[in-house]
Amino acid sequence: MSTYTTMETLLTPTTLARVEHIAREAGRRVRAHFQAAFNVWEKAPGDLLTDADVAAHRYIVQALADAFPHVQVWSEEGEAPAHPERPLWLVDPVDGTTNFAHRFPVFVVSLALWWEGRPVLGVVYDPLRDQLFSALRGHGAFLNGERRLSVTATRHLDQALVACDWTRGPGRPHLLAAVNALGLEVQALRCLGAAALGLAYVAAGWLDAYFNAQLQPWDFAAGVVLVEEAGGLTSDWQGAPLPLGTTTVLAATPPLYPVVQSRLSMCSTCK
Ligand code: 2AM
Ligand code: CA
Repeated sequence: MSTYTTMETLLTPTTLARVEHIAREAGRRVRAHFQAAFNVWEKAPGDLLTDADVAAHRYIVQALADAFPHVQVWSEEGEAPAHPERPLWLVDPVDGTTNFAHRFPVFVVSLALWWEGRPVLGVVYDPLRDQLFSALRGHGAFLNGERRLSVTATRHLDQALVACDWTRGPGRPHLLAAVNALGLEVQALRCLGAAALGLAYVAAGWLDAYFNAQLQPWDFAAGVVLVEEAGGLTSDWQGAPLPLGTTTVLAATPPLYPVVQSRLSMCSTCK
């Protein structure tokens, strides 16, 4: 199906620039909805959808199909791909929809390319702060295409600013166990409400670790490339590579990773 016979033909700075442009354009649409009136629906109990999710989804899916006609697209608001083993764009049109619906001003657009079992390109755009985090595997991670990102050297929990996010559904007891396992010792704990942004902040060195009890691939794929290209480590809570499916997620600086991972490994999984 794909005319991109090797990863090298698609994984170029030109591709990254096109995806960055798509993320900025999508973010512009999301911001415009946020600054106006918008409708909110429930996809399922507690799982929200807004006009901004729908508008950004439609724009991104069409823009990626126009720019990369041979690569499948899997958006949170769309159908699962026919061939998940082939190259795949993973799209979260609005990561942080619950924040958006409450007018809490923290949400991002998240775009990633998943290839041969792992994410290889990631772009996370925060339209309210005009901060675009982007990474191409092997080429580093950047903020607004200029500042090279690097994780912190933090090694002790009592010096660590750590973030997690609240979970819907069956992951919640595991999240509470994880907060119990880490909360008394970390310097402070934050919940941003947008997983892709939490991961981007680990890449930027603004957080030392991030964990989540239950994420979908479009929530974590872009952030994982950012963290790894900024020198950090990622895995599920058991220390295994992240799959193309619902999973627990951990990202941390290399010195902090072992202690956080060993604590989370005792908090069960949520698959
Ligand atoms: P969303 O805004 O795209 O739904 C909030 O806890 C963060 O986790 C958001 O990034 C949210 O993405 C994501 N998330 C994904 N699956 C979730 C789930 N089952 N419960 C709660 N949050 C989930
Ligand atoms: Ca979403």
